[in-house]
Amino acid sequence: MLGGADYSWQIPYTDDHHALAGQIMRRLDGFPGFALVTGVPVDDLTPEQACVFAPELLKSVGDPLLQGPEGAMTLGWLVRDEGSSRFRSDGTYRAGVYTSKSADDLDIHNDGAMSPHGHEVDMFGLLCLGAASAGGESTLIRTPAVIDVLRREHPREFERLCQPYAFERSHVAQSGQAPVMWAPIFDLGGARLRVRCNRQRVEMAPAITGVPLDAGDLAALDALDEVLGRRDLQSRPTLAPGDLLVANHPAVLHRRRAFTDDPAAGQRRCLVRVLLARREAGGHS
Ligand SMILES: O=C(O)CCC(=O)C(=O)O
Ligand SMILES: [Fe+2]
Repeated sequence: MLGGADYSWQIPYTDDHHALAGQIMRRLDGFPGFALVTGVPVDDLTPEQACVFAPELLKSVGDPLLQGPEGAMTLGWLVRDEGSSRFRSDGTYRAGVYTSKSADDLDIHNDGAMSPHGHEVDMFGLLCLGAASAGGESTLIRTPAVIDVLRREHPREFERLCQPYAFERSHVAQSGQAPVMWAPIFDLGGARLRVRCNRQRVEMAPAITGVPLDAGDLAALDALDEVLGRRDLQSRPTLAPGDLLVANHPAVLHRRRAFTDDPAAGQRRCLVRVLLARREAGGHS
């Protein structure tokens, strides 16, 4: 459990990135599955410079993966309100939108759920350059704890969650790649646990597949949501400038609350997101 007073996941920044990577990996591969590096020197960096600095820093942890639209892909992706919205005015989801470019509440998910651009994401980093004037709190939940509760309290629903669902993925598909993929939310069958959590994309898929979600599919998603909503399983840091959150992708799910900027007061929430693939043998370099 992650008590509010447990700060063992915090690591002060050092410019020895190799040593930092070792400390980060101990927390990512052990408890609690994530680390918060504090005091990263971001004050003198423009967002564009930070998009180069963050993957450079994190390449000692893993191999940074390209993100973004074809033709403008980048290793550091700016997460900030650029005027997008997840929703249409009638409350339905808008297709083709990068939710990371909105100020909306982002439901609990993991970033590699839809295998963006064909990548398998093993870890991710979020470097905070600016905080909102209100909101923007993060929620982190450890997947093993979620699986334990589901197995105990919702075994039938858990079994369904281990069977494939369709995920809409057109915003992370390159030309020639499928706009929808089928995969379990919890895949316990391989050498490594694979987790794909993104209810929005599951709810958007039937418009493409023509296969509606049935009562059993929805009951399993509702059971998952109920467990993900349990406060005692959550840790809720609010990222401040200079904070770098790094998390083990299958082991930790995350959410970001809606936020408001106040540009006149110089308060604009801005993060750099880096997705990482694990380097197999040979450790960190
Ligand atoms: O804004 C944040 O704190 C996280 C954003 C996020 O989860 C994402 O872009 O995938
Ligand atoms: Fe995310």
